[in-house]
Amino acid sequence: MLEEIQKAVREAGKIMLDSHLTEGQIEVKPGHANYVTAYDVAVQKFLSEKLPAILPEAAFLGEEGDGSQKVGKGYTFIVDPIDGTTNFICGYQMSAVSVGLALDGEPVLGVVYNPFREEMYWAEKGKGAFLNGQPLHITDRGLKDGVVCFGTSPYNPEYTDRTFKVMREILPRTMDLRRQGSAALDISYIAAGRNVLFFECKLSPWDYAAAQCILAEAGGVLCTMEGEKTDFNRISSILAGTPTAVKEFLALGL
Ligand code: 2AM
Ligand code: CA
Repeated sequence: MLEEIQKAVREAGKIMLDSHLTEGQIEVKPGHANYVTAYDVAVQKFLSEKLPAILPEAAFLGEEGDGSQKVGKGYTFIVDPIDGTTNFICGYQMSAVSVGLALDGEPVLGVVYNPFREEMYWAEKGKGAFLNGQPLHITDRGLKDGVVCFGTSPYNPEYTDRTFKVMREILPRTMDLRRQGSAALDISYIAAGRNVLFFECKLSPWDYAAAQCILAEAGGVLCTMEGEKTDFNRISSILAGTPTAVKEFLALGL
């Protein structure tokens, strides 16, 4: 099953690589600076046809749907066709196709693919995490020994002050901060040992479902910024990192 999902995700990435965005193909969704392109829609359509053919009993929750699908008993695909849409529109080449699979509400498989860098991260519960076939194992570094990534919840300006307050407190405790624009890649980068921590004040399940499985299999942890267990049926803040960096962040009580 994993191989078939990877093949579908690779083909979805090809749709991104072959894209030629014109102004008429970018639409504004509700909220501040919230865009969807014809390619977000095309990739979701492609995956909403391919994935159920691989696992017919699975439900399908995608960012570009009506959002009504709950993550319940049994299998659910949780899909962000393009995570990092602003990067995609602006040519930053830092966007990913993200396909997660939940069983009874818990992540059991994840594939995150940045076609621009030809980097595919994947994991299956209990079988380890990989980047392009190389096994991923986190070294448990603390905040001072690594880079911290964050998202700005750009669609919701009410989170801006909190985001900058946390950044202000965290910056002097780290090697440096990065704002990369794709939560799925930020979390996968922790699994790859590139970041030690990621936080964002508001995320949806499709932003982190796949990367959560990859991170867990590499030895990292994911919870809310208050240290609570996350729930795919609830929009919340997300904190992800090495065990030590997460513990250090939570001890600051931000
Ligand atoms: P997107 O590109 O699929 O929209 C940017 O801050 C990162 O967080 C991206 O992964 C983006 O996903 C996601 N994101 C930003 N604001 C969000 C919000 N208010 N709700 C859900 N996801 C958000
Ligand atoms: Ca998206």
